[in-house]
Amino acid sequence: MKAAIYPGSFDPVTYGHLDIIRRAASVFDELTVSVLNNKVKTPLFSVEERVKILKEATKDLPNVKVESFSGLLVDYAASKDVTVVVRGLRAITDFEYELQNAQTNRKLSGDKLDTMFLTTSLEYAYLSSSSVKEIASFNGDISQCVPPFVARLVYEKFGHAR
Ligand code: COD
Repeated sequence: MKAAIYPGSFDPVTYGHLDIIRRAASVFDELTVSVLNNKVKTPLFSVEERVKILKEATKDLPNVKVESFSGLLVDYAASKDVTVVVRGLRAITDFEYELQNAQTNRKLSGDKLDTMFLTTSLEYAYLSSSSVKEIASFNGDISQCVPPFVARLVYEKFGHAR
């Protein structure tokens, strides 16, 4: 069985992430979407909220699991006996960051952990969790960016009733 991990912050999950999840789930037998429990950053949604949201958003994909992790990605992947990480690429700016992370993870894992990239679908190339939060904070329209139930939760966080 070929398994992979799709790690990220997902604060919040966007249609861009969901597109990568759907496509990776059609390539691998099992895909675990892994939400980083990062104590340093202050996210909009708690890690428990992000896991719950992702579970709801991927409930139609039977080979997708959602969980959280903390610490190094290489240690988490080794604990699950998984050797492939999936990441999404939007633009050249993503590439530099992703290349460095992929090479670091490969080195740290003793050449065991590989990263595979899926390029963004063009309609989602502009999307990022940060822009979703910024638009929503000004009560702007995020309906093209996230599923309706996620949009409601994001607006709620910013105190906007919709
Ligand atoms: N279209 C396609 N892909 C997209 C889109 C889009 N519109 N938006 C985002 N993505 C991709 C991103 O490129 C990324 O691949 C993935 O979706 C997740 O994105 P984010 O922003 O939610 O997640 P990140 O980048 O914050 O996640 C970073 C990690 C959690 C993976 C990283 O910090 C990590 O592994 N931390 C653990 C500590 C560790 O091991 N550090 C050493 C690594 S060098």
